[in-house]
Amino acid sequence: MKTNRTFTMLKPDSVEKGNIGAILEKINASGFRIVALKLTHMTRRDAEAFYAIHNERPFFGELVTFMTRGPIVAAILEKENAVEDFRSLIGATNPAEAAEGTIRKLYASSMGENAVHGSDSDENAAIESAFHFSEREQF
Ligand code: 3AN
Repeated sequence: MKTNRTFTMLKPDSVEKGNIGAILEKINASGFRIVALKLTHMTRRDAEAFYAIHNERPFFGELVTFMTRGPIVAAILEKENAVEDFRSLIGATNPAEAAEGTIRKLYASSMGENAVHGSDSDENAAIESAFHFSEREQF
């Protein structure tokens, strides 16, 4: 995994609202190259494993239920300084606090249903990418 890559998921709320195209457009327009992409539906076991780091948090059950209620779009993105720049592009976890023009400001409705995931470190980007994509699916 190169350090100029990050991992994202367009969460079930984005897919349900028909926002896949608009969000991918914004990601591309912001200088990220899509190097892996798929529409997939996480099982409860998948979501519990993916978010294992949060399993003691009070919102864990809600998070797993939300992330498994419909399909998501998983993607790996490439750009210099990808992790940090993508976190800036998506905005704060709480959309009410997200900066103007960020993906969460534009498309998220609440702290739980916040449109997109973005890795918080190069290490987690590698782990999360490998969770969803084989080597053969990364370009
Ligand atoms: P971020 O996605 O901005 O890195 P984290 O890592 O703190 O935020 O939380 C992971 C996910 O857990 C968030 N994307 C959000 O969907 C959910 N989450 C975080 N805090 C809350 C909360 N207070 N209530 C409900 N869901 C939450």
